[in-house]
Amino acid sequence: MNTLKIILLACGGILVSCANKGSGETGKAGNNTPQAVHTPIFNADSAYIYVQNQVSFGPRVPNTPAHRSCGDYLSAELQRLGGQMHIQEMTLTAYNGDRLSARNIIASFNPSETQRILLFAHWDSRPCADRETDSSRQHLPIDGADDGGSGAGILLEIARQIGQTPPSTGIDIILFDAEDYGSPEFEKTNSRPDTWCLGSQFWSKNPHVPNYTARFGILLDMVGARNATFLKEYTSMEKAPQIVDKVWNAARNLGYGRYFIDQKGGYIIDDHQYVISGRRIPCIDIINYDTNTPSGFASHWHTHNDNLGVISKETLKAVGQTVLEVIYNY
Ligand code: AHN
Ligand code: ZN
Repeated sequence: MNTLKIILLACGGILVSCANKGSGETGKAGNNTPQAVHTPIFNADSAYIYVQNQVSFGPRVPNTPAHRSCGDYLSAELQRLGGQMHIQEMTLTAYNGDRLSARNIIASFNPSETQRILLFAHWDSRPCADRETDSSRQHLPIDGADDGGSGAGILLEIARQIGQTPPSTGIDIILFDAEDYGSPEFEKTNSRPDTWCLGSQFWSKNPHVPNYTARFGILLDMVGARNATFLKEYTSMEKAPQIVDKVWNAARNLGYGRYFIDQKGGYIIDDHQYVISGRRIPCIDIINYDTNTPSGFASHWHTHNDNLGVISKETLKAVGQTVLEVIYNY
């Protein structure tokens, strides 16, 4: 066989594969071939503005005007983007007995579809900076640009894309409240795991739709910092290993393997635990680990350095595009 023939055969193969792809993906008007929906492009500038807008209200601590105004903003924006809204108002009891007025903000897209994917994050920010070294500043609330702002910001941009280009499955976005009101480290007596994730604990017992379920869920927590590294969180691996694989493979294929590391991470108390145990939905937590710090989280975690200065559009893009890829190819 001569070289020319090999080249011609190779070209033929390429032409055939292109033709097949074309006819399979673009059904002509009038036939019933389902249209394959291409994954939209996640806009990191838009996601960044969503983070910035949340931070601009001030710390989103339950029972404060900033928290109320930011909650109003998030629900109005999700509604504007085409979500069917369910606002779940709750009075929750904090670690110290305080009563917290809180809201879970829920946006459903394509609500009549029975096959659903759940995306969630918390939108409140921590009332104290208990990892701050300067003890005089430990009692002040934090901006929570990364811890709170980033997950909600990415989900708002995902909502904007879903509104423009509906995927084939239904999507529910839940912004949980009062995740970060857990007992502070300076209150030695009240350290209990169930003082965290108060909004998701409430929703898991009282879902917005009776018997609510979804194929799977993805939690975004601390997903905006420069050079973030996402390890495979312990409960996610125990309860939803196939979803971990799907997400980490999508990230690697998109070129985001330096953020989504193929390595096991520790066990983290977070909103996904309650969604898994209460609603039996397999869920994963995409969360930034830093194996070089004593806490296991980034150095800005629960300090006043968790402000807009740590947020990177590149990280927002890596997470947002990866999640879009998973939901549009499910
Ligand atoms: C603890 O491990 C105590 N908390 C992790 C959950 C969390 C706090 N996420 C954001 N802030
Ligand atoms: Zn936190």
